[in-house]
Amino acid sequence: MAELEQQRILKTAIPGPRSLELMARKTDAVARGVGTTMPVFAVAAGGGVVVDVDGNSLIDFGSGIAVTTIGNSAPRVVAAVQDQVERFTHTCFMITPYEGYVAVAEQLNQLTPGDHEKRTALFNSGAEAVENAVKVARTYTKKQAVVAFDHAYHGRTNLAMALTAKSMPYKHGFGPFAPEVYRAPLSYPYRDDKLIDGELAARRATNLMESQIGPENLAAIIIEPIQGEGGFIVPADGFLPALAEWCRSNNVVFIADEIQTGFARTGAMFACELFDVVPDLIATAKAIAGGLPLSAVTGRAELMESVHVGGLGGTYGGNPVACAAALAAIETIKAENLVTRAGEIERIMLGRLHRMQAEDNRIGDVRGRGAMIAVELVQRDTTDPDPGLTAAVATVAREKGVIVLTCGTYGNVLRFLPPLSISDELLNDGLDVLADAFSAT
Ligand code: PLZ
Repeated sequence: MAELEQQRILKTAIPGPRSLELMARKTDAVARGVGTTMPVFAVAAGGGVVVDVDGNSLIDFGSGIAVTTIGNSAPRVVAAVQDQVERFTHTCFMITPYEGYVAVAEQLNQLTPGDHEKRTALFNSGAEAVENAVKVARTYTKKQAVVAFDHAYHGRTNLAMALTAKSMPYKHGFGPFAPEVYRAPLSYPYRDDKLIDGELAARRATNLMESQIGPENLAAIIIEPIQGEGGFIVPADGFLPALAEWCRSNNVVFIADEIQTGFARTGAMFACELFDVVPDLIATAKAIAGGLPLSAVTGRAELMESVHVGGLGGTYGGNPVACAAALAAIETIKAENLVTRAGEIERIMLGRLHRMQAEDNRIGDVRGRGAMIAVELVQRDTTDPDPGLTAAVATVAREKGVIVLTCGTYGNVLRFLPPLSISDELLNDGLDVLADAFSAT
């Protein structure tokens, strides 16, 4: 396909007439529970743009929620997928295996933090990886309780939903939830008492675990090293290492959910590296396969091997087309130095957002790492969340042709997840639109 012009181009109002027609069909055909952030229908995407059915070219600050980190339809992924699709599309790895799955496992064992011996199992979605990581931790420790944190997001299946913190829209009305799930306080530097440093915040959490659960009952803690849906919350220094140390001393499995943070997104291959933490198990998905559905659990060999033969799997887990895409995506990250590119994007975005903050005290906090950056919006001269302002700024930016997402427990965080293939020009144009949106609201 011809290269897409790397420019923001508005040919109609957003949404345009064709998107409106398709939205009407969507409303009549698709369950309304499946929401829409931006009501334009895509026909092509690549580099840093998404092109819609009306010919508008939109700046992509979402990457399909941190999935197309290497760019949409990245050339190596397209070639690898085409080649694999022509050879075979499925055999089921549990029936007759194929090399691609093994090669992805080898790559993940090598690339994830820690030089201990590892094993990997592949699945389809992030939620499925989370569920399986917990299964492994329970089998290995012969314990049941699991701790997740305030503001956590781990998915929409029953156990993953129980681990997720926010009720509306993820849990509301969907109980009963999986038992033996407990919640501990996070380190949230912007909202914590300033006296609470990372280690104290960790002690606040481990005290709760000791008194309310007891380490002899606790199989695992699961944590996003930088929280995604919960608000792009970067914990204070020392928080994650202290938690990991407590887990080590108490035979509790430390599970890192790197589903949103993984694969170069944060300026490291995995965000745990930024905090010098080596997890026992790591759940990955999203950017792993350049847009194809794939997820993984990678971890210490003795943990992963504790599960009986046949205890892990699924019809599609590690589908050969998704595995071919994953190998090509990983190769792209390495060949194009995308870890370094994420660091460059961080510098551009943080610089400009800090300048916007200096002029507008409704921008309470600017934070993030790599190409995972956010602003938390508050009522003027307070730290009270302002979800209305957040929605209004996002709407203006979208009408001007920038795909921006919101997040946060209080709905007051604008988050930016551009593909690492975005040009500096597009990035800056998107930030100009954002600055204008703040002035206009
Ligand atoms: N863990 C850290 O970010 C998915 C959810 C979007 P699945 N985040 C996007 C939505 O509203 O459904 C996510 C995540 C973290 C787990 C998951 C779940 O991954 O592939 O969506 O199941």
